[in-house]
Amino acid sequence: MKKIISILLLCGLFAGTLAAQNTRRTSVPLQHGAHRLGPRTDAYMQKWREHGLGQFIHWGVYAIPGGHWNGETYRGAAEWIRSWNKMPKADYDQLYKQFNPKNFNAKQWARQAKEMGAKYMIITTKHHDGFCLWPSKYTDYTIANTPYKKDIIKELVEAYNAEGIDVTLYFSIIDWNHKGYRSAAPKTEADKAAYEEFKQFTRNQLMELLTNYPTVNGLWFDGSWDRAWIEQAPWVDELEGELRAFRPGLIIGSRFRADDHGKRHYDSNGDLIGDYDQTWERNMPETLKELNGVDWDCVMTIPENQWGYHSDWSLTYVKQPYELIEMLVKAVSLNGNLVLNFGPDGNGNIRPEEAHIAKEIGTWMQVNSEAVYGCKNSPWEKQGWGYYTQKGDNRLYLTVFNQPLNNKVRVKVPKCADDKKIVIVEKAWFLADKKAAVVKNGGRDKYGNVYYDIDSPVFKTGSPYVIVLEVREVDKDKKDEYQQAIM
Ligand code: H76
Repeated sequence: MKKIISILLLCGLFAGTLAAQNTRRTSVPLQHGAHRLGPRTDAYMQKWREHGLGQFIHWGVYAIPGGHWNGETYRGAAEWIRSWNKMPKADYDQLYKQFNPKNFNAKQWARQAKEMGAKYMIITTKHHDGFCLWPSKYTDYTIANTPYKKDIIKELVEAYNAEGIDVTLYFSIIDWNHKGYRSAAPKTEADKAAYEEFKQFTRNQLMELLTNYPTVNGLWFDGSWDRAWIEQAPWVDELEGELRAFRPGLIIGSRFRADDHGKRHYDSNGDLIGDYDQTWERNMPETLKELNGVDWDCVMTIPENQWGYHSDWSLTYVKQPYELIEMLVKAVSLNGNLVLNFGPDGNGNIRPEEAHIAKEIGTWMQVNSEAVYGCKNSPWEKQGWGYYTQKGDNRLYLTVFNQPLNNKVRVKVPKCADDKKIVIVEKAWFLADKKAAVVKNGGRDKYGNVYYDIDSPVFKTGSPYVIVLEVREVDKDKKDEYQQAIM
């Protein structure tokens, strides 16, 4: 038995993720843990996996104060201003009466997202304050009762879908506006009854959203960390089943429900709950190993920690387009999607800083998106110049972020499982101008690994560029036939 296990582990190069997941299972009996081991294989999830880049939008009545109240500045995340002692909650709860975004143009937002290269968009239907951007019939605290009146979610879903962009709905479990909402687990009978009402309300709103917007194929849950919610795990599991039955292919991350023992994201056996790991908020994994084979997205702010509109970005570090492009390529190189957040203002304008970033990313994507869409992790050993992404078995993209001082991009060739075979570079070119790249035999490093050096002048100062390699596994003794192009 032991021998079999160690053979299995040795062959683990490709089966690595499965083996790791299986060996991690400690078989705690669970009724509400992961309902599936390993990634989904259906077409919806396959499409999601190929998106690479998404757009997040945080929009609500918090965009009106934009991080300020009564001449004072709130330094926390603007969408949380209601929780600030200096802002009276009663004042906040009246803001919707002024919500009238006269410059809002869903088509313009969608066009901008498309030009940036986003393949899916996540919109806050309701954030923690409970304000609904759609005319929910289960509460009065909605867009229908603002001067604007029109259904913003409908406008956005239609406009984005028309640009070929999938829409996922963000939904906060926390709802500061609902009288039955509780954060702590309800103890008294009265609290329990109130919370039951809140549960029904939550269920009704979710079914309403899926009914109203039939093209929506994803739900992005947030604010699900309350003890009250965690304790409802069996009920939430049932609700998840109802939502999935209602909308075939629906994609729900790990942030919706807990397991039987209150464990979130990963159940008591270490298995992922839901379709993808939703723990990467303003944070990214460093290696494939720590991901254990799961799908994931990274939701990222442009400032440090502002999701909703905050008028004063001078209080925070603001990421550069270059950094965001690096995060995007890095995410794809680790089999994830990067979802970049935008916080439009109270009039429906996308702020100039965000528009600028969208444009810069879009300009880069226009030339280089081939290295992003439909790409995944490459087993080639990461080098200091940047990231490998890969399409199929034979095509590698090298996105160079750190230009080597000698203008040579070094690639180390992985060893083949079959030692009569060798990996060769058949073709190499620069993605930007399609010009062939010169690949030189570098020799062997001190561990005996073969490497090549690719002559690589900088294309455009400050802009990451892509080298494409077509590689192939060939018999060692036929290597020369294939490698005429290599000096
Ligand atoms: C905390 C928190 C919330 N989760 C992020 C995705 C934002 O919505 C933020 O307000």
